[in-house]
Amino acid sequence: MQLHYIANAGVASASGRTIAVIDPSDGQPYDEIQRGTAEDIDAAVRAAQQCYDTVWRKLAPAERGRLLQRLSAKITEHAEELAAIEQRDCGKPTRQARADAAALARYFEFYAGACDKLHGETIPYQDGFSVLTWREPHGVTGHIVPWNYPMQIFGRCVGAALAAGNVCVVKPAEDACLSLLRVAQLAAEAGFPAGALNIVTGYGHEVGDALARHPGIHHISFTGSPKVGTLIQQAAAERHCPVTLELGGKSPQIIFADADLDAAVPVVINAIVQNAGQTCSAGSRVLIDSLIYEPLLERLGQAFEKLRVGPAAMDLDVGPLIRQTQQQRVWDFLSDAQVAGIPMVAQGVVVDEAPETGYYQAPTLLRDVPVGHRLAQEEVFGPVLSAMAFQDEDHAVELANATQFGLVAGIWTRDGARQFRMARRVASGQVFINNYGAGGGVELPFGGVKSSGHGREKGFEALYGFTTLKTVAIRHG
Ligand code: TXE
Repeated sequence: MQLHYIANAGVASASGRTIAVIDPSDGQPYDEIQRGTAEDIDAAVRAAQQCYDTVWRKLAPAERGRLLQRLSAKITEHAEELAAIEQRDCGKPTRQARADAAALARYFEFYAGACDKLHGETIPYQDGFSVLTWREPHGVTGHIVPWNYPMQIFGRCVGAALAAGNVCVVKPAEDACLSLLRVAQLAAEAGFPAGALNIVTGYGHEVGDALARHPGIHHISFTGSPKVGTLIQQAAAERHCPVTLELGGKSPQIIFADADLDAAVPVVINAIVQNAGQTCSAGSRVLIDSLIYEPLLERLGQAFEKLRVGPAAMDLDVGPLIRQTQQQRVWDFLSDAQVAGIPMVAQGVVVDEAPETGYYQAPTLLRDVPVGHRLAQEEVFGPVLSAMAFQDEDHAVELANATQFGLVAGIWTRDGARQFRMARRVASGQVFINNYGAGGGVELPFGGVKSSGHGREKGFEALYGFTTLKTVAIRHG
């Protein structure tokens, strides 16, 4: 049985209730987490504030950096263990789980080095004045983390928040908590003072809501659905608490006729099947130049048919979806496609070894998806790729921007001028030319426009969001 982790200790929930942990590969329970309450959140916020006031606030930035670096080293030391936890909890193929553990270590390494490099400015002003700015932490930051990449998303927001001088209260998703509870223990072993990093598990509408509303939380970062993002922003607005929201996307991969298709095809496929399509930046629409629409669809279709889906530990191309409701969500999209007469080009194969009780979905390629259909508008969060043809550059831009989202875009063309034109015209927070994701580097700022959210995580840029700027004007004499 798992406990909350508050002030460097395992703590049972005030509710005395637990939630079963389910293995998505076979749908069977194998552990329990605490079903937290508002009372538990309150205890965590108080522990965090006390740590901030008595220890954390007084640490030299370089000392903070050393703690983060020690945690990074601990994560690396325990990478196989963390990957195994994440694999079972989330249904991730082995190489994905390992990549997530490596990324987590890298986030803490990157932000460790940033602790003592976050500085303000001096501003030239009137005679007799000196004006300077200080970047100050918010204090206690709240983090609501989803289940698709618990370690990576924790790393990018909590790593940056701690580096900027905050202390953290984290609410992981009820479907995937185990790796983060372990990381909190590793942080204690690395020397983190009690209260710097606290984890409270439970349901979103209970503990997530309590966290977003708690007056002792001075900044909220949330990654999840647009629906809950709205609730978080509303809750935060009532007490004017700053928020960072990352709410997913319907990201286009745009392929012009002059593209290097040998390079593009595997990348386009990986961008939708990685993590079974449960990726905020998944390239879920492929917009194809009409000149190459038919031959490219044929190529993509042949590749889709070779994709194999099965239990996480088999380390195939695709693992299971996180839970039954997510599987049902994907089925609903696919049955809507059928009703609308959207043609299916190809599907991958669920292997015979996959238990009936697991949450499997074969990767599916659909073509001629109408721009107004929900398959072209809404996040499926499963391995479903919607193809559409475009006539020219203007049409490509029109289709790319014709959703409420704007997180990521991929553009494939050899024409240098077109690369820049397209990068300017596509509405998204990240644009990748002749690649997709650039290997996910932690250095690259990430976040959306429109309903994909606001604020930036990752890279040095994230540190600014986790600070507030104080202007100090001194009159001499
Ligand atoms: O998300 P939720 P769900 C999208 C994706 C997916 C859909 C639904 O399209 O199919 O959302 O997934 C917490 N107050 N993304 O239902 O509910 C919850 O406990 C405070 C995209 O799992 O938004 C979890 O920790 N918190 C996304 C987190 O919010 C609440 C990743 C996300 O859960 C809450 C996940 C409340 N009232 C889903 N209700 C991405 N951008 O990567 C829930 N939560």
